[in-house]
Amino acid sequence: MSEVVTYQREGAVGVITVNYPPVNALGHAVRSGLLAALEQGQQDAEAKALLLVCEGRTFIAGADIREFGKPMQEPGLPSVVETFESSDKPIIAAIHGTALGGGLEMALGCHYRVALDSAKVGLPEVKLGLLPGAGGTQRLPRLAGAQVSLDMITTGNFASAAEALQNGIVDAVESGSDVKAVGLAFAQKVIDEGKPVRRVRDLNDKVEAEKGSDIFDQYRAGLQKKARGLFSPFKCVDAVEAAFQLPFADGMKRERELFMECMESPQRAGLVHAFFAEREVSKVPGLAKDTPVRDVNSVGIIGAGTMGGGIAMNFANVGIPVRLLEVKQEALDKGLAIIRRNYENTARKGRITQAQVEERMALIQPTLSYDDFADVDLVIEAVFENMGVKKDIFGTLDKVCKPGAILASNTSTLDIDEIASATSRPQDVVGMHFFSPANVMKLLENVCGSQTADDVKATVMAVAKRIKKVGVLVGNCYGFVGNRMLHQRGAEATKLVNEGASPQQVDKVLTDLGFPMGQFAMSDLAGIDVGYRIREERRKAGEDVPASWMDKLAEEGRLGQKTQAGVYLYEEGSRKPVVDPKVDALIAEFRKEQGIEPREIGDQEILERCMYVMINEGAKILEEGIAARALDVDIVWIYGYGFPAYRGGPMFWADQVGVKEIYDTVKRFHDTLGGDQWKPAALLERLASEGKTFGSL
Ligand code: 3H9
Repeated sequence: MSEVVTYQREGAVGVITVNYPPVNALGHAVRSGLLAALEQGQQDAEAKALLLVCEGRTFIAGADIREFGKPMQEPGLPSVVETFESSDKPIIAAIHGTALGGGLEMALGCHYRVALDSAKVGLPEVKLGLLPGAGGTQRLPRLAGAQVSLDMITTGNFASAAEALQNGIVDAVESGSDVKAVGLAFAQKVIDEGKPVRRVRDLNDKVEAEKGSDIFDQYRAGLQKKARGLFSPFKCVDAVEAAFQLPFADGMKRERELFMECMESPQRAGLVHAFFAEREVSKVPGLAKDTPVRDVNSVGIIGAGTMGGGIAMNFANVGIPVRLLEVKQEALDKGLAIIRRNYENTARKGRITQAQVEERMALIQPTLSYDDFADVDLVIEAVFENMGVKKDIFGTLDKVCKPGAILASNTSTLDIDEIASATSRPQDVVGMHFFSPANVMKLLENVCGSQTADDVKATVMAVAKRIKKVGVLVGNCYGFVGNRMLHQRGAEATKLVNEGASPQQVDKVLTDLGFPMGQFAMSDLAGIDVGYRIREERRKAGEDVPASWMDKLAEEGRLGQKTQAGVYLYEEGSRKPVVDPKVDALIAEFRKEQGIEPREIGDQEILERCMYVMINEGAKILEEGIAARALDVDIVWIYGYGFPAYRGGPMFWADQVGVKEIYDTVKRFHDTLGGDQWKPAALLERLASEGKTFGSL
């Protein structure tokens, strides 16, 4: 008997229990165990009905994603589901936690479903570049109809138990926490009432009623925008449509073909990599799992601007009180008004209640005095990028904050060690780099100084999780991981424009690759003055930072979206970039001043120069240990800069392109274009010569 699936009879009910932590995924042992347990149940003359239930925190959460890309071992999941559905004894699935993907498909293969009221169900395969491949696309429509099935399958969003009941996905919802007791009671009712075996595959009313509906074409049209560049959402629609066009058995065949197309797509590989990478980043190499964490029950934030306000909202959203400091009452009032407006907008969309708006606002206490920071557990400084100002602030924090308080800077580029040197407690100083808009973007780049204590590192990673961010722990250097790579891409993109490309051509190459916006649209969003100020600081520090047409924009007051003009123009209230001939003229003027004869530049060159310069920098970041693993770099880019998750992040993408190909091109650019940024990273060179990948490190 399988250890992960057991069979036991309780009264007249044969109980099949899955116990495969952490999430009862349908690995090979579970699939074969399910068949063996079913067989026992069939042979058990005393069992009048069978119950499928899971131990631990959840019902089956899907196929075992770790098996993807490896040779499939029989029995396959579709045949396990089919065998359950074919049973002549009624089978009841009792659901707690999350019944997801193959897990929900198993439940749909049972004849009745009962769920705890806290349970959720979903078919999230699309988030992994797949579609439900064990009958989900054929059975769900037979219970819930076209609209609900398309919504669930193309978005991967979960339905609550109440919604599942309303949509016919489950037959009953019960309160309480003892899922087995709930399942046994339901099974006994089935026996007592002599309820028949009810196979979803035979329920044809809903698919007949909506045959020939134009909802599928409408859906495809909608996805053109919502799922730009993605492969599997469209295949999901095809598969669901098949349920309305073909008899069940043929629909299953069609689902299989479409599933295999998705399984073999590079997007599936990228999304599965991103899924595991997101979970791996929290396991920091060299930081023991049992490292203690400091209590964080109150937070002080310095700066009520866009960044500080957004950061404050993250803490208020999870019930952590915040003291928000500004030097002037006016700035404080303005900052709080913006926070309130953001919350009111969310309430208007129905995502939070008006009472929650008030609760959250009440958690954010404004102050003009550092004395109010005397007892906070964590301080996050979010003022503009100026080392002198930051050092003054940290000097003050050192005086007012209690011993053991964590002192964090939201700097996006500056040296954490230098900031820490303004205090007598560098072990408590750390970077917590949020991404704009800070209440929306999921990344939190936590930056360790050379003296940051281990428990501070562990605490900021735990804080990330608490405020629902993905925390990545990185080392200290100019720009850390994300902005250091972005800086190289920005400089190269600017040079491409110097040489003859237009900003919109560069941006299009990047959006075609799957970025939500190009380099220059992003500069407009962040503010042209941000980069300008950083370049000016570096020039003052004696660095050789070449003149740029971007400087001219800043000097003309074209600061981006906030002034409705930057690289692009923006109409009042719109974020849509519009090409401005004045900028073309400004660029032409700049080229003339610099004596540059513009040339035609192909998209491939733009792609290689913008992306490979980042990969080369990423390799340097890895060899210096600034990022511990390639997957850390990938997650920084996916969650901080909108790198398309279906390409798995920049380092994963580099492996797909080919490390050797990238190395050869980087070397060629170094020989022809010159510049340190093109000096091949030693790691890139080594991997290329050994035929290895970043993923192999
Ligand atoms: C599918 O079903 C295809 C079928 O249609 C067709 C087949 C023919 N497999 O997220 P957590 C691990 S596709 C293997 O931190 P939470 C995860 O890596 C699948 N491992 O916990 C982590 O490991 P570790 C459709 C899995 O409580 C640990 O479990 N299903 C799987 O925040 C805990 O995970 C999905 O896409 C898996 N399926 O969230 C569901 N799932 O501890 C994907 C999780 O070593 N999973 N692990 O880092 C989830 O959405 C969340 O994990 C879940 C729990 C909501 C279940």
